Amino acid sequence: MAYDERLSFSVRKLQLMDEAGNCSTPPVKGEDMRKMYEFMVTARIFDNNALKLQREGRIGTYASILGQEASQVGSAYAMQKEDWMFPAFREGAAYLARGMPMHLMYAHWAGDERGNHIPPGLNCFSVSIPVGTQSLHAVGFAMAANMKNEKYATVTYFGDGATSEGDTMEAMNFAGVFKAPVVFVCQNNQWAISMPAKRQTASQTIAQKAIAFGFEGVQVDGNDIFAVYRATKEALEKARGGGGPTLIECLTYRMTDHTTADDAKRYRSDKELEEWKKKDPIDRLRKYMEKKKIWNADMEKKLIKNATERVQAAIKAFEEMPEAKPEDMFKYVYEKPTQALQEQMKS
Ligand SMILES: Cc1ncc(C[n+]2csc(CCOP(=O)(O)OP(=O)(O)O)c2C)c(N)n1
Ligand SMILES: [Mg+2]
Repeated sequence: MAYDERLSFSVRKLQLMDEAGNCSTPPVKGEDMRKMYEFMVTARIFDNNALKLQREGRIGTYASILGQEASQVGSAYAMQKEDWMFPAFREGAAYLARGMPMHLMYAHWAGDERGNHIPPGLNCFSVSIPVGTQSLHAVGFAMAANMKNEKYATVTYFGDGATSEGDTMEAMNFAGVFKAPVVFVCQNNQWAISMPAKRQTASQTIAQKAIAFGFEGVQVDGNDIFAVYRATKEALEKARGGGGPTLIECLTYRMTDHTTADDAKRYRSDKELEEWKKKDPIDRLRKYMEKKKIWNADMEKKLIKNATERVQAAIKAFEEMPEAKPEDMFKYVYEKPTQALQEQMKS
């Protein structure tokens, strides 16, 4: 039996900045780098306050971003304004980098439909709670770009757990066959609630799943914002240029509970968490910038003060919104509400 050499495949791995913040080939310069850092820090402050609001009963269940800031900001920052983002439910930092007002994000987590009304021009879809469905939307939207001869690409976010959903695999199959300009960003944060990535799939990487669908899969250090940015930028350029889809697996870690309704201590060790804390994506970029003398303690203090004030203003704006209308929750499921929905609304 002979092997066909054309049928041997490989997965590219990408890390540009090590855990100590050393990097010889940063893909962005001063101003962009500072902005990326600011988005990550602001996202963390937003996140921390969301957890507090939930504990005080001022919002509902919340899914934290903690630890995944580089995967999200690095990829969202690589997008152009005309590209479209299709998030799952943990993409607060990606939303922020796309310009989403924070008070609307808090409104979403308070169960207020107005939080899903994305301001026109931001080119973002709303949060997708059903695991995996957003990738189908992203591929359809990307196929439309080809049909209409428009030059945007789409980015869809999902987790390691979502790769076990048929929807995600179907989306990738369509994307490959139709050469859709879409970038699949899988944040492999090692856990799907209490299910570890090792039990999610027997594949050595998630990136390699792309090969079966006829396109490239790249595995990046998801806590290295430079690597995430470069991989996404290249994938988007390829997509817009007619080269079809890419799957980017960002290796990262969910540094807290799945949501505020979960207790991760029941199924994973403190030791594992401590190991990942050493890889914190925000610390890593700060160390790099400090070494290059483009960041210092004074700038850090000012940024934290400013971001905290903006988050507090967003909380105020969210809490001062006129009372939400409960019937809103029925309005946006279908273009025309079904009879069953109409009956539920009446009762
Ligand atoms: C279709 C569907 N099945 C189950 C759930 C319940 N659920 C919510 S999040 C989640 C795990 C998702 O894991 P992953 O895709 O890795 O994303 P992460 O939460 O780690 O960001 C599950 C099973 C759901 N929301 N939708
Ligand atoms: Mg996960």
